[in-house]
Amino acid sequence: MKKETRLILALDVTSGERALSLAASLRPYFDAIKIGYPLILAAGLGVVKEIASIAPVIADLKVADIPNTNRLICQAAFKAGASGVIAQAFPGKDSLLACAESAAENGADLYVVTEMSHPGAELFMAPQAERMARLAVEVGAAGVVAPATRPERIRLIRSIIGERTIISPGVGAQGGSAGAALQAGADYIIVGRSIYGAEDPEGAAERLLSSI
Ligand code: OMP
Repeated sequence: MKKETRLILALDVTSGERALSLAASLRPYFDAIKIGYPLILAAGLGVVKEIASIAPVIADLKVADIPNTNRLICQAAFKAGASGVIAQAFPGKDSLLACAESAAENGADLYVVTEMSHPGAELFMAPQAERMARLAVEVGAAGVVAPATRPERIRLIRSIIGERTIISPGVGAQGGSAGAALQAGADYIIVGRSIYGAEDPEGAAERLLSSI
């Protein structure tokens, strides 16, 4: 994805038709579109290719299985047209490596979750976030996912991963600030409900863009 607006749209709607219409009208405001289980399960895997004809697609499948299953999931996502995939680090190095290899074979990007943005992540993920970030570096991931709800954690994760890309969810509906996340070291902001759920999604995107 080309770094222009520094915004990634999380398109968690459950109608393929609505997803395509939002993707087309919001395209100018976003560098990529992230789609995951809510849309893919509702509309089918074919929606990846349809959205990919509008913008680069990151398949947010939070891949978290044994290496062979991870490889199969990633291959399916890339074959469907995704140019990036999101995986969990906690299943370990071999599992993550399978995702990294699949991404490399397909000229695609792997993003590794470090610490999630919701309050519950403090229980298991936050205490391990630094190790997960180091693992992302070890397997050669393109980047990591780090929480806009805790900008100080973005700063810490940035100090571990160097130049790799940080994509950061949690602004708007989850209470985080896009400006604070970018200032802390995020490369891209991931935003969903506060855009696609707004009465005027284009207006909301325009306002977010001018705020950063
Ligand atoms: P909104 O809260 O509606 O802006 O959407 C945020 C998007 O980012 C959703 O698609 C979440 O599944 C995703 N997300 C998080 O909210 N927190 C995380 O820690 C990680 C992700 C993600 O991997 O994208």
